[in-house]
Amino acid sequence: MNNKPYLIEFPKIGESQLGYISVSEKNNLPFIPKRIYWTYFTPEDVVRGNHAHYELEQILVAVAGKIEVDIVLQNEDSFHFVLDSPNFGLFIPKMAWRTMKYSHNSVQMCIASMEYDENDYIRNYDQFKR
Ligand code: T46
Repeated sequence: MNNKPYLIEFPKIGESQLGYISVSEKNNLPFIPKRIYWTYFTPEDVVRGNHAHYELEQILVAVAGKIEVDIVLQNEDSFHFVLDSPNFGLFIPKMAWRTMKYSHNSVQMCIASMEYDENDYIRNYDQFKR
């Protein structure tokens, strides 16, 4: 399961009159997080990503707005996900080429399995395919 991207549904606690809370605990995550970062105010004509990771695994959550994520694996399987519910996360496995487009109001939270390491990035698509 963990070599393909997939959606994780997190608990959504609450009701419409009160609002909601979603919780991520270690027993509903595929790895123990080492880092969390978030991106926001991305202009709508910008495509982010365009890279893969040798070892990093991630979960992307659109805590606000909408994010469109395209993923290609080394065997050329491709996936398209639309994240627009704060109680869903997208698991991205290692060795997955990704691009992301954002609605201007979107806030993307990334839960990451490793600390930041520029040497873990593959930024050239031909190199990724090899
Ligand atoms: C990914 C997608 C979903 C840091 O200094 N520390 C960090 O932890 C991160 C994530 C980034 N940076 C610096 C490196 C660059 O100078 O922030 C700048 C922007 O990073 P990048 O161009 O890689 O941003 P994205 O949005 O294309 O990719 C990021 C993550 O880097 C990447 O792992 O999968 O979000």
